[in-house]
Amino acid sequence: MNTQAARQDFPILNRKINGIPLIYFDNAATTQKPRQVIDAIVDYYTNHNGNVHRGVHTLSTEATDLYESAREDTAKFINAKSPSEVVFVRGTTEAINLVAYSLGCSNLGRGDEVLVSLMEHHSNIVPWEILSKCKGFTLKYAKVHDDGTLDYEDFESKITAKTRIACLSHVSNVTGVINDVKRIGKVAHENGALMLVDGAQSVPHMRVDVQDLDMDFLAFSGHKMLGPTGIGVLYGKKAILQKLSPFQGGGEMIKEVSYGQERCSITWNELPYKFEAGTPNIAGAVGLGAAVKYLSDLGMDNVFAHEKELTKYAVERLKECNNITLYGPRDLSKKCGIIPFGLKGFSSHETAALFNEYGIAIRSGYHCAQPLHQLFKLESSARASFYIYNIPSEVDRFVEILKELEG
Ligand code: 7TS
Repeated sequence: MNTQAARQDFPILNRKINGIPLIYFDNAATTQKPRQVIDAIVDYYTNHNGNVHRGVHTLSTEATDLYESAREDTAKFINAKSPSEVVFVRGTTEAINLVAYSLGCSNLGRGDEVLVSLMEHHSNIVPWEILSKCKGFTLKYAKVHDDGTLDYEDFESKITAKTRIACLSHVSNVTGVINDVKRIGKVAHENGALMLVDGAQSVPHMRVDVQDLDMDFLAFSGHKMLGPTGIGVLYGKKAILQKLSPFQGGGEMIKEVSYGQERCSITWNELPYKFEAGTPNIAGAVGLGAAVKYLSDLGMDNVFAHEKELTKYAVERLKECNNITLYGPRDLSKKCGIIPFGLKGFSSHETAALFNEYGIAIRSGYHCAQPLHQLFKLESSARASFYIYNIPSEVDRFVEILKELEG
């Protein structure tokens, strides 16, 4: 992968922060956008803007074609059998809420169990907590080892005949730990349960093949993979989506609404429109389509290899610094390009503010994963996370600053 050439595609990398060229290490929060994505959005609004699926005029037809071809490209990107298995949503959060509410409303009740892990982002915990209180099902939490890796035995032992759905992040947004979701999915299926994978931190960074991994549901966000905010995907197996009730009601998602005997009877639209109520984020989908094309051209195996190499380099170089503690597993084969750490004498927010003085963007806080921080006995952590445009010289600068602080 030609990283230097790729960097030229990102106008924001010319930004200076406090008079210093930006080093962007906050990619797990959101990624920067290449010219190709920005141009696709500008072109959409400049030349093709119309509402989708409802007009016969040229602009509406063009908007529909662009929207649907973004869906086709996204379906190919994750190797879905059909574009109808790709539902456009606002992001990972909405995708998980869609599954929780749709399933919760009609399929979950007393005696049923839902299983999540303690390493989940709040978006894969809170909707299940809300629904379990409304519907009376039991929510169970699978353990995580002290190094942030999943306790597979615990997770698997908690999948029972009562489990309706097991939910797990593919990659932790705090530690970068990669979970064997295929293994967990197999156990879930053997017990008649569904499996939801939170792919917010995996789909942008590695090849994710929903058929090979036999995924029932996969949720991910466009903005974490070079695309715009406000667009994301819920992938679902066709047979499962067909049985699921809609999440939101409105235009687009119905086939027919007919009034009689003082009520309206409603039939649902076909997939994926049954789950896309109202005017969708058309420009967002177009931008996501351009992002998917950009990543496909780079090759996801190259993207993954680049980040792995950079992480290895960073962890190696960080051994030279005595003032930081790295959290998460020592074994780098278990994780990808996210490095959580603590800086001696500084809170995580102070650490991020300090690096910002040097033009380096990192994240601080508990990264919407408080239970995992509780387990680590931490209030919060600082986090550097890499993407395709990050290079070793940026890591060198990061290490140099840490050494200066050591004095
Ligand atoms: N799941 C995981 C694993 C995430 O990392 C995030 C966002 C979400 C779900 C929610 O995604 P959204 O696009 O719907 O907001 N994670 C982070 C983060 O680590 N720092 O900022 C956002």
